[in-house]
Amino acid sequence: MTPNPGDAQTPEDLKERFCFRGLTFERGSGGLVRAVVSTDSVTGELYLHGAHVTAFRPHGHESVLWMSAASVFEPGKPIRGGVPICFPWFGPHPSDNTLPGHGRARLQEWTLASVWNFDDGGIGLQLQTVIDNFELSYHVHFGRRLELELRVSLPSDAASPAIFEEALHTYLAVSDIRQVRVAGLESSEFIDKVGNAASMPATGEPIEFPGETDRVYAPTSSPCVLTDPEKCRTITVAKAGSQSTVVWNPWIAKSARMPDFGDHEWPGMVCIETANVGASAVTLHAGQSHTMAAVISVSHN
Ligand code: TA6
Repeated sequence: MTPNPGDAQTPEDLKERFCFRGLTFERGSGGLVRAVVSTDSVTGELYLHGAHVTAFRPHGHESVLWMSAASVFEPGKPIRGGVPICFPWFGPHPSDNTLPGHGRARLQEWTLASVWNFDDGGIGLQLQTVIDNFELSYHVHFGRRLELELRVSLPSDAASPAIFEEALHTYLAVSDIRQVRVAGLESSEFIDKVGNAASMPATGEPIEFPGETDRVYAPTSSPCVLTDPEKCRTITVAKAGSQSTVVWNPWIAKSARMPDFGDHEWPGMVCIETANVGASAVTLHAGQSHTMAAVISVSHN
């Protein structure tokens, strides 16, 4: 049964509608409603606010996603960490600076439409929302891997084509950004947003982090492999339907300027974002859909 967007999504209502072993609903930080997954194979969390995954930990591993201790949890404001959904634009709005950075998808409550069990002991959630003239459906599979799939559709009665940018802005937990490397983008050129957004040639090397890093790699459909020697683990971010990958660490000065990012938290995270931004933005004609997927997995070294 697909609930009407106007249906109340209280923990009590959701428990009644979606009764699955290993899944419950509660009011989390800021009183926002979240789904909590806890099975033999995985634990995870997702807030209906922004359809925001805030935790993913497969059995036998430490938390894979990073969350800021300074994050706010308020309607109309983004959660800092986990996997924010950036849509229908990335970064500042191109022409109206009164509009929220990274679009509206992460600022509004999504509707939980369906839930299902997986053989791997995981749980799948499907959420939906409407933004402008776009219909969005987001599948989240908490299992041995975290599988995310964002499907964007333009209704068949749309009067004209529509263009959007999108990103699954994944924050990964690391031991120390100064010790990790990211492989997979060696042959991709990138825009260096720390510089003056200059277009840079491929480096031929894995990415290391000696300072603030904010790069948009495109075009690239490559998976990224994060190696963390101190945590003795490797995190892989594979993807489909995505031609951009954004890699970001704010370092000292930028994190100090963000009130929802602790001043001393920057060494513990890196963003590897599955995206279609800039020249990779997506155009849909009436009746068309586009799907972007990210699969995040972790292994011991
Ligand atoms: O994805 C990197 C980035 O575009 C950075 O430039 C930085 O602004 C980051 O996103 C976080 O943006 P936010 O609006 O969540 O503070």
